[in-house]
Amino acid sequence: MKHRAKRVRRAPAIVAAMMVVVAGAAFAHSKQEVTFPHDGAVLAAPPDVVSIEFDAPMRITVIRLTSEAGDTFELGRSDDMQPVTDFRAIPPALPNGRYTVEWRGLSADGHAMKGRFSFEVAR
Ligand SMILES: [Cu+2]
Repeated sequence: MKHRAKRVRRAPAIVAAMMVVVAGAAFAHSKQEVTFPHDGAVLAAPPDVVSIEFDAPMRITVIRLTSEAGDTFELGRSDDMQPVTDFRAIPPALPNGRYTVEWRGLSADGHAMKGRFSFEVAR
Protein backbone atom coordinates (compact mmCIF):
# COMPACT_ATOMS: atom_id res chain seq x y z
CA MET A 1 0.00 0.00 0.00
CA LYS A 2 1.27 3.44 -0.90
CA HIS A 3 2.07 5.82 1.92
CA ARG A 4 0.47 9.18 1.59
CA ALA A 5 2.17 11.38 4.13
CA LYS A 6 3.52 14.43 2.49
CA ARG A 7 4.91 17.76 3.36
CA VAL A 8 2.53 20.70 3.32
CA ARG A 9 4.15 22.74 0.59
CA ARG A 10 4.24 26.48 0.90
CA ALA A 11 7.41 27.11 -1.08
CA PRO A 12 7.34 28.50 -4.62
CA ALA A 13 7.38 25.88 -7.37
CA ILE A 14 11.06 26.25 -8.22
CA VAL A 15 12.11 25.78 -4.61
CA ALA A 16 9.74 22.86 -4.28
CA ALA A 17 11.27 21.25 -7.36
CA MET A 18 14.78 21.63 -5.94
CA MET A 19 13.62 20.16 -2.66
CA VAL A 20 12.29 17.09 -4.45
CA VAL A 21 15.73 16.52 -5.97
CA VAL A 22 17.50 16.53 -2.63
CA ALA A 23 14.61 15.27 -0.52
CA GLY A 24 16.03 11.92 0.43
CA ALA A 25 19.38 13.20 1.59
CA ALA A 26 18.81 16.62 3.06
CA PHE A 27 15.43 16.43 4.75
CA ALA A 28 14.35 14.11 7.50
CA HIS A 29 10.63 14.53 7.80
CA SER A 30 8.83 12.30 10.23
CA LYS A 31 6.82 10.04 7.95
CA GLN A 32 3.54 8.19 8.27
CA GLU A 33 4.54 4.54 8.17
CA VAL A 34 1.69 2.30 9.22
CA THR A 35 -1.93 3.07 9.91
CA PHE A 36 -4.78 1.19 11.49
CA PRO A 37 -7.08 0.67 9.77
CA HIS A 38 -4.83 0.20 6.74
CA ASP A 39 -5.58 2.46 3.82
CA GLY A 40 -8.31 0.75 1.79
CA ALA A 41 -9.21 -1.78 4.50
CA VAL A 42 -12.71 -3.21 4.65
CA LEU A 43 -13.57 -4.07 8.25
CA ALA A 44 -16.22 -6.52 9.41
CA ALA A 45 -16.51 -4.61 12.68
CA PRO A 46 -15.99 -0.94 13.54
CA PRO A 47 -12.41 -0.19 14.59
CA ASP A 48 -11.87 0.29 18.33
CA VAL A 49 -8.81 2.43 17.65
CA VAL A 50 -7.43 4.63 14.89
CA SER A 51 -3.65 4.66 14.92
CA ILE A 52 -0.79 6.11 12.91
CA GLU A 53 2.82 5.08 13.34
CA PHE A 54 5.60 7.48 12.39
CA ASP A 55 9.30 6.86 11.87
CA ALA A 56 10.09 9.85 14.11
CA PRO A 57 7.99 11.83 16.60
CA MET A 58 5.10 13.80 15.10
CA ARG A 59 3.05 16.40 16.91
CA ILE A 60 -0.44 15.85 15.52
CA THR A 61 -2.13 19.23 15.30
CA VAL A 62 -5.30 18.18 13.48
CA ILE A 63 -6.98 14.79 13.23
CA ARG A 64 -10.32 14.42 11.51
CA LEU A 65 -12.52 11.39 10.90
CA THR A 66 -15.26 11.96 8.37
CA SER A 67 -17.78 9.73 6.68
CA GLU A 68 -18.43 9.69 2.95
CA ALA A 69 -21.59 11.69 3.66
CA GLY A 70 -19.45 14.39 5.29
CA ASP A 71 -20.31 13.71 8.91
CA THR A 72 -17.46 14.30 11.36
CA PHE A 73 -16.85 11.84 14.20
CA GLU A 74 -15.10 12.81 17.41
CA LEU A 75 -11.85 10.98 18.17
CA GLY A 76 -10.63 10.58 21.75
CA ARG A 77 -6.91 11.39 21.80
CA SER A 78 -4.50 10.63 24.62
CA ASP A 79 -1.32 12.22 23.23
CA ASP A 80 -1.89 15.63 24.88
CA MET A 81 -0.66 17.19 21.62
CA GLN A 82 2.86 15.93 22.36
CA PRO A 83 5.12 14.51 19.63
CA VAL A 84 4.55 10.76 19.37
CA THR A 85 5.70 7.93 17.12
CA ASP A 86 2.56 5.89 17.80
CA PHE A 87 -0.49 8.13 17.61
CA ARG A 88 -3.69 6.50 18.86
CA ALA A 89 -7.24 7.80 19.09
CA ILE A 90 -10.50 6.15 20.03
CA PRO A 91 -13.44 6.52 17.64
CA PRO A 92 -17.10 6.19 18.62
CA ALA A 93 -19.01 3.11 17.39
CA LEU A 94 -19.14 3.74 13.66
CA PRO A 95 -22.07 2.76 11.49
CA ASN A 96 -21.41 0.94 8.23
CA GLY A 97 -19.89 3.17 5.60
CA ARG A 98 -16.71 4.61 4.16
CA TYR A 99 -14.49 6.84 6.26
CA THR A 100 -11.46 9.02 5.77
CA VAL A 101 -8.93 10.02 8.41
CA GLU A 102 -7.02 13.21 7.69
CA TRP A 103 -4.21 14.51 9.85
CA ARG A 104 -1.83 17.40 10.00
CA GLY A 105 1.23 17.55 12.13
CA LEU A 106 4.59 19.04 12.90
CA SER A 107 7.48 16.78 12.02
CA ALA A 108 10.45 16.34 14.34
CA ASP A 109 12.46 18.58 11.98
CA GLY A 110 9.83 21.32 12.25
CA HIS A 111 8.16 20.76 8.89
CA ALA A 112 4.38 20.82 8.55
CA MET A 113 3.17 17.44 7.29
CA LYS A 114 -0.17 15.94 6.43
CA GLY A 115 -1.62 12.61 5.41
CA ARG A 116 -4.85 10.72 4.92
CA PHE A 117 -6.16 7.21 4.70
CA SER A 118 -9.54 5.65 4.14
CA PHE A 119 -11.35 2.53 5.25
CA GLU A 120 -14.79 0.98 5.14
CA VAL A 121 -16.94 -0.61 7.83
CA ALA A 122 -19.15 -3.33 6.35
CA ARG A 123 -20.71 -5.62 8.92
CU1 LIG B 1 11.11 17.70 7.13
